Amino acid sequence: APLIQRLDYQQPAYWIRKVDLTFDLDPAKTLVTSKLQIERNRAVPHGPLRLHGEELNLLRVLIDGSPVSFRQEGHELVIEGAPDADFALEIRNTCCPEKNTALSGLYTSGGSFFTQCEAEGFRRITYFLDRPDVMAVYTVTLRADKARFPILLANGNLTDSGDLDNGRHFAVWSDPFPKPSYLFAVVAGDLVTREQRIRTRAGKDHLLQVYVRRGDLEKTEHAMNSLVASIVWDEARFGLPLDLERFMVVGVSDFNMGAMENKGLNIFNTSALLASPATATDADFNRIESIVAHEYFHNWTGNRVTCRDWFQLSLKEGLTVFRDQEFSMDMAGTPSARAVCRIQDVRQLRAMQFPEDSGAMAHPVRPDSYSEINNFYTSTVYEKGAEVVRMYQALVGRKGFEAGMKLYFERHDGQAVTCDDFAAAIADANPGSPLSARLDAFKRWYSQAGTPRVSARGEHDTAARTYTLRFTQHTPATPGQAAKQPQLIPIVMGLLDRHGVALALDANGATEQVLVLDQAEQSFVFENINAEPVPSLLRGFSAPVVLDDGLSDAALLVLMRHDSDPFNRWEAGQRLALNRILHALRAGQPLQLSPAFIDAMRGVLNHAELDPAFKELALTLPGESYIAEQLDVVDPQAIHAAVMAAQVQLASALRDDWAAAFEAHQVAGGYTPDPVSSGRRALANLALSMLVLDAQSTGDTVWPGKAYQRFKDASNMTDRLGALAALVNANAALAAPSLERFHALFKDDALVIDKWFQLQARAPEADGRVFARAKALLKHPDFSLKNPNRARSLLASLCMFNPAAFHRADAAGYVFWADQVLALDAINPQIASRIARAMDRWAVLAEPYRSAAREAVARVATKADLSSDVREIVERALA
Ligand code: HT7
Ligand code: ZN
Repeated sequence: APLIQRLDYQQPAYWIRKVDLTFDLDPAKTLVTSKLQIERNRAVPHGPLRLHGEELNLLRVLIDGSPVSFRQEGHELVIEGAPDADFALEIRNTCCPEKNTALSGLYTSGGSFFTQCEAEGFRRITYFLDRPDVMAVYTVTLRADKARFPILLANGNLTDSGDLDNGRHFAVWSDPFPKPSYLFAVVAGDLVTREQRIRTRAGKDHLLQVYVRRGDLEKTEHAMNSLVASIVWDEARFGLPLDLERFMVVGVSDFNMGAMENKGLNIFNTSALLASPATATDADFNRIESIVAHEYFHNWTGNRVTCRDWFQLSLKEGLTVFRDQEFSMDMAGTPSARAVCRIQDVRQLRAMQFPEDSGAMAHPVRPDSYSEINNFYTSTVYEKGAEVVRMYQALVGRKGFEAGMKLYFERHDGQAVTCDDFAAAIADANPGSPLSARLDAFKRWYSQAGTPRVSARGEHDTAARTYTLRFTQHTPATPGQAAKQPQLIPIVMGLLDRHGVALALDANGATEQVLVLDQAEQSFVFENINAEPVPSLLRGFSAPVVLDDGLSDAALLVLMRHDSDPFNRWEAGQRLALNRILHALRAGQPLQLSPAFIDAMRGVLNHAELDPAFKELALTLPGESYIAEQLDVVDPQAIHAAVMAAQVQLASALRDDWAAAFEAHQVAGGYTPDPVSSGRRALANLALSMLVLDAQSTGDTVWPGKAYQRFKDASNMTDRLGALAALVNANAALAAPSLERFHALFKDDALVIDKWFQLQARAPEADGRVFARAKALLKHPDFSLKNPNRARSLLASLCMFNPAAFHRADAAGYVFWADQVLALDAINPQIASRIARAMDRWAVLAEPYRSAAREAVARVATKADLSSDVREIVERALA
């Protein structure tokens, strides 16, 4: 596939202003009739009309009612003789939804029809200028068998419906908002709906609907509540109202991602929509709230103002992730619960985006080239993009950011724009801010890949009573980008004395400041500092960088105990653990936790005031992939051994404290997924897993027995899965009967069975047992490569989230990976290429893993008919 370059962008030769689509829906052969009002774009030289089309069967092409000559060139339909004046183009084609296993375009799932058009799926429905800068008004007529497909939905408002001959019926939908084709959607099937009305501030009434399969309706209450909360929040925080009379959300079990923000007709993976206390964990409830909010927020950031081209994807995705993160924090409420959200977001960024930024697929937030756009729905575009938006807010303040957003919508509502347009709006609304002064340096966040390394060293001058902080910044080379320029980096910071008391940083007595770095080297001097302070830098993780502050363990202990910034309190604990683990790995010695570290952890666990949710995060050791990030040469087995050793020591040293914490954090009463009770459940589950792990070493049977009892008696999935995980992760004798029982209990609930596969594939490896089990699960009657959730629950869990089970000295993990990627590629290239990314970082592996991993990647690359999705991933890996 050709490489598409950002700088090659050109406006289209034609605009499509109006679209009138008719679907005669049939799973085997759907007939699509498309009538387009087209206008030549006089801003560019006259050329042929080139429409995209894939996997279609073309029946006829008419211009202004008369047949016209055309040719098909690859995936394009080329019409040379299009009129200079406005004209009507009519196209008829068929497609085959039931054979569409790629789940892009129009497909069937569970006997119903669904569409997925982002990024380039509309061209698999009909021929079109399938690019986001072509915005049109759509009218859609759906015709289908009434008994099999009683519900017929498309974007916008229902304007007509009725019965037809032969048991068929029809519905006509009109969407008044011009939109790009990627926001088009159709759903047809036998679905049921939960409805709610909502009145917005302007006094307008709106209908909210959640459509799901029969039997799932009672699992939609949380999604509906989340949708209502999102609507209220967007109006309150950004003044952005719901602009549609009717807002629909639909669940589907076969879906490539979490959800899709089609205008007025969001389509959701059931995993991101359905929840009941018995089947979904606290984490699921949180994820649903944030994805429902994310898709709803796209209605303004993405739909009302969209992307000019796909290189600008972070314009909508980074901004919308930022908005959903802010929403989740506001919903969480207390400062401590907000900090828990922030820590979870940063942990995710470090686990996924940092490795991406230092691997074969490293790319800027605004990529410069791609061959398959589906490969660029990445954590760099999404999560790092959200951090970039967060930095705007850090640099101009919350009010300044809101003013910038207001200006952005005033300027660009109804347009398809670029990241430059967004930057200009925020800067123009905040003249005199450090952002406006150095917008050039800030915008390097969009153009430079790689995670900047910031180093900070402090020097106290006793005589002058000054404290000088010297910073350097440097961004490592990434593929195609050897040299980097300094970026604008906001460092939120404070200073503490040795006893943990916050020091005044200026004459006004402020104890927190934002330092703005924009040079390779820079110093800041603080006056009236009597003694060597402990710096607390990068509070709240104010920039997505790796910070080396050179702090001693003693200084980290001060921060961990006293910092007013909860993020940095957590960070200090993580750093202490990381230092121990890295020291052991570098020295090739067995890991030994220090008494000081264990005491500090005991202090956290038994702390009278800290929230349980915070304690759980602080007592969880850094993840194996984050540890790997700190090393030049990665031995996944050694990392796993060190983390397991640390866990066993922490389990044993705090045995009595864990037991007390487990008992003290039981949640009485009915289940609610609120931050307080979910925090208590999280800490109780961590304590239980530590106690069962410890029991494995001591031979004790009491705690495994208690875990089994809890697993059997649990009244909610968080407790049940927590107890099951404690047994499985410790490889307790009761793990096997528990897994069997869990499967029998939930065999009819696909989302729960996904958890069953995932838990087994992610279990800590010991003696190859986990890998062997995962391989055997491929043959389980419930396993299928065709369902993305199921494929991910086994393949991604093993290959991407279980390094010690995957990276084996005998290379069996890599053979498994190559076989599964190739098998999946023939079914669903998007999912195959996601799994293919497990090998992004093969080059940093220690031998013998490195050579074997490379060989496996090369084997996949030699396959002749690979999809463009997988080909791009393996070729970048080998480059
Ligand atoms: N904007 C949506 C992206 C998406 C997607 C992209 C490629 C292939 C399938 C997809 N499904 C959804 C989701 C979002 O960010 O909200
Ligand atoms: Zn999104």
